[in-house]
Amino acid sequence: MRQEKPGKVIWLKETDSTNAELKRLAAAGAPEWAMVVADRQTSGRGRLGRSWYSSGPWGLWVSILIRPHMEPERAPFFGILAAVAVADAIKMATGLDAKIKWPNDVEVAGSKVSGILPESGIGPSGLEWLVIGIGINLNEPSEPMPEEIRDRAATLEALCHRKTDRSVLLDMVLDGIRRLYNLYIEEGAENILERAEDLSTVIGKKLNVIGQGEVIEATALGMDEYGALLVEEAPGRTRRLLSGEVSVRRSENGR
Ligand code: BTX
Repeated sequence: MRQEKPGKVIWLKETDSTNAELKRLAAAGAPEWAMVVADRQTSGRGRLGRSWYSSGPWGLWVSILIRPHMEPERAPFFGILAAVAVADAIKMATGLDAKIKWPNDVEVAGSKVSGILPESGIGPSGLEWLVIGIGINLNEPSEPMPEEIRDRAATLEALCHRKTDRSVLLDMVLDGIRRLYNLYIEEGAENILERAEDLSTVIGKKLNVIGQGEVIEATALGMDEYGALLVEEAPGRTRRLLSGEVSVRRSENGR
């Protein structure tokens, strides 16, 4: 069903993880477009059990609840949809050339400025809720970022030399997600995938695909409506990647 009304935003000073908080509310019946924003997360989560550094209000740490009526297998597509909305919002707010690295990192000039973590709840009727967690590094934190992420992570402020207001960016991201979600309901995934492919740092590139204990070389061909990355491992031999890590091979990105 087409959604028009804005949801309720819960602003917290501190929480373990806005995703964890909103998942609890989702399971208790919170309505679509409920949102949790926190000034700081004590256990911000990334994908595959990783953590997300979010020590203060210098960034936007938000989770958004949607309840799409569809197969659970389509949940990862919403990470891609959110990444398009985040890249567009960053461009609009700062003029920076934000790109998407599959599955749903948003990068500017090769540095990660945002990460997205979709998490779903499945019940007897299929997908019951989907929490889209979004972290965007807006302004420079008062303490430097931890050593282990410093060379790959960046804030928008470091890149555009201007501060970005959290509420302004939240409104832009939310508008984008609602617009793309309505587009998806009305017309399907095609236009959104096309946009995601245009913004992608990996499509058409030779990649290292890091799987279970092995690294495979493959060329990224596109994405599908389940959020999978389609890669060609050898001429005529394609494969769908549903999760995991890819990196552009050195010879391709000139580094
Ligand atoms: P990811 O697994 O792709 O990214 C996590 C990895 O990125 C870490 O292992 C680290 O190397 C690096 N990293 C950690 N913190 C940052 C940062 N602030 N900026 C850039 N790189 C970083 C991406 O996972 C998904 C992240 C979602 C975060 C949001 S915040 C609101 C919501 N709540 C929550 O707990 N998670 C989401």
